[in-house]
Amino acid sequence: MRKFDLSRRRFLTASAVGAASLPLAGCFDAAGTIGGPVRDTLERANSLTYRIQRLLLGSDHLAAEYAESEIRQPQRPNGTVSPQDDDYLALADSQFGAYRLEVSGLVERPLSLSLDEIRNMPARTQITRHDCVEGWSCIAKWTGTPLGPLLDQAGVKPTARYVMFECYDTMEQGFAGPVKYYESIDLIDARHPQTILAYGLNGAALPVANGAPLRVRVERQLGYKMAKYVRAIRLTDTLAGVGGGRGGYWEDYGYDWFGGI
Ligand SMILES: Nc1nc2c(c(=O)[nH]1)N[C@H]1C(S)=C(S)[C@@H](COP(=O)(O)O)O[C@H]1N2
Ligand SMILES: [Mo]
Repeated sequence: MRKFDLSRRRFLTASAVGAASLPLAGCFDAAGTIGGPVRDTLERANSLTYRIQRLLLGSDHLAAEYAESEIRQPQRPNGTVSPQDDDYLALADSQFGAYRLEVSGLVERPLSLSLDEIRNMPARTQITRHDCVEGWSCIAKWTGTPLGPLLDQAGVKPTARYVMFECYDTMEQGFAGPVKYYESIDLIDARHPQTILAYGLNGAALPVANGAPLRVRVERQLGYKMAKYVRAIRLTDTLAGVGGGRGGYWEDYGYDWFGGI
């Protein structure tokens, strides 16, 4: 349904690859370099990055973690920073007391978890660097529950391949109604020890601007992979059938599905 503008797709992909190869430190703005290689080459390079990361680094390779002293600024909010969706606003009004994370799809036992239940699950805190495709990065301390054990609680069926994250925030009005942010990762990244559902940031509750009450951290990939305002998790065997079928809101506009860094 969605219209594709080829030059925009090229631009987005080119800047994704450009940002991934920049040496990023601290939090800064960089003018992205646009143009250059054609999309085919970029897509080949992306799938090569994916295969090389999986092959050379193994599925458990950890992203770098940092010291408290390396946190130099608040996590810079990006993308949606204040969802205006009615269901979200109602939850925010109650300090997310009525929030439930739905886990469904290809699982043995669908789950509906309150924030308290999630906070009582095993917790992990990690200080990591967030790299946005736009060319800035931030080091911040994230606290949350590892996604792998939570998926085990639901019992992932053998046919499942992807973990889809459905979010509250509306990005645009589409022909069939509001288009909400969504993202997906494979089960290797879902079970990676640093992949968490975060409810804490820099020692405090996760602020609305950064995705309250719950956002994903997928530390070996770019910022757009880390869905904020997560409403539901759905296990699937395909990326088709959701949005434009490319596995994420920005992927539907041309970003690479694998945003490895
Ligand atoms: N639901 C939702 N998740 C999102 C976005 C968004 O607009 N909506 N933006 C993405 C992008 S591009 C980035 S860089 C990070 C920003 O996270 P931050 O606001 O905590 O810095 O969230 C990602 N996840
Ligand atoms: Mo981003």
